Amino acid sequence: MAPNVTNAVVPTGVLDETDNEMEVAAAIAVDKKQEKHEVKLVWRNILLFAYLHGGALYGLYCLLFSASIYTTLFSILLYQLGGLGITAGAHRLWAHRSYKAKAPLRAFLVLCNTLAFQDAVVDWARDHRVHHKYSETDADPHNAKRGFFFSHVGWLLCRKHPDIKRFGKLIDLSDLYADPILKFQKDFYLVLMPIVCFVAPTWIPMHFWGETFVNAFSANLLRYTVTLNATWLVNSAAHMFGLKPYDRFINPAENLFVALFALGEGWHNYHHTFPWDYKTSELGRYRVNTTCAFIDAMAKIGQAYDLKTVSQDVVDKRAERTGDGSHDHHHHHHEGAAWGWGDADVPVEHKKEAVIMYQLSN
Ligand code: ST9
Ligand code: ZN
Ligand code: ZN
Repeated sequence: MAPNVTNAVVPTGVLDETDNEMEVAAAIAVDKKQEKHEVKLVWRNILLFAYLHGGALYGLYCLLFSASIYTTLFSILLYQLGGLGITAGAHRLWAHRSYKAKAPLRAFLVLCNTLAFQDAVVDWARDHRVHHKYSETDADPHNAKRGFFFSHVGWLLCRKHPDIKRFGKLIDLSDLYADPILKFQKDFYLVLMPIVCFVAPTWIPMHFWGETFVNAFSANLLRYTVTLNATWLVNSAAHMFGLKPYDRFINPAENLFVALFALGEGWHNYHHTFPWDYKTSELGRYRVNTTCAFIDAMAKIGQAYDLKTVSQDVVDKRAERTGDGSHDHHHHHHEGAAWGWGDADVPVEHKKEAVIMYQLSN
């Protein structure tokens, strides 16, 4: 008997295509009265992130006023590579298993992932699976109901809520622990990460085009900080601002601004509705989604395979049933409106014209 059940934590989202509403309905009741959660700040993290953001501002100053143009270009390249290590690697490949990758691609992605320093993939993916399954509850590591700051970075500045650990244990992670490349990354993380994320990115500009230490080091701090904030925006902004064409009952939304910075990870209403789709959006590479273009290219050369997606019919029906009405049925059948740049208010008949123009020009 549990007379004190006040705040039951139940699965509030789906994790893969085998999850269904029945399971969500099977509530797991927890007596929350026994542990009143108190926020315990982690001062080490607060100081490190403060230093990092200060260093990043100085890096911006260096890039603008004293660094070589090659250092700027190199920083942009590393931002893209580290970003792919998160989006194509930790997120779409490992956390969601939305496609499969051959060993060379997995090795490349784990290297890129280490460059992004967001902790070992196994730990990242564990938190992320809990985030999907228990979205916006205390068991969600970056519960967006606790506000913009908490879901953006605050969650990394304090101890985890006990529900995260308790409910995280219910999630199957055996596939992650069975992957030898991920085990290697986890086992040697404290050696690999400093070399890949800090030493090499500082040394390369100094060695190859004579950059100063201070410029190279600070530019790299900026590169790392921008990648972090782009990632965090998916948890904060994309859980708050934007349309909900697929499921109006959840917080994650379609956010172009976030998609631009996060290599295509801003289409978050779609992603939380169909998390197993490797595109993490309906339109894939045709609408601000560098990561999808990358996975498609890898599939072309045989490095990525078994790409999972969702049929147009299922998407349309779901949008009809639970969407907020903003789903554009005329949009996705052609690539003319591919980039979606502000053509939302173009009348349908003009869009048809755009399709014809597009076909002619190809
Ligand atoms: C960073 C991560 O920034 C960012 C991730 C964002 C995710 C975004 C997702 C959005 C979608 C994808 C978009 C990508 C876009 C990319 C764009 C790129 C251009 N289940 O954690 P601990 C247990 S990292 C089950 O220490 P504390 C477990 O037993 C930045 N169990 O908890 C564990 O032990 P072990 C750099 C769990 O002490 C034990 O608890 N890194 C779970 O409360 C202790 O775990 C940092 O700054 C679970 N989910 O500390 C470090 N979790 O691990 C930040 C825990 O041995 N982190 N357990 O099994 C920390 O310092 C600490 O984790 C803490 C909490 C202070 C935050
Ligand atoms: Zn999310
Ligand atoms: Zn996800």
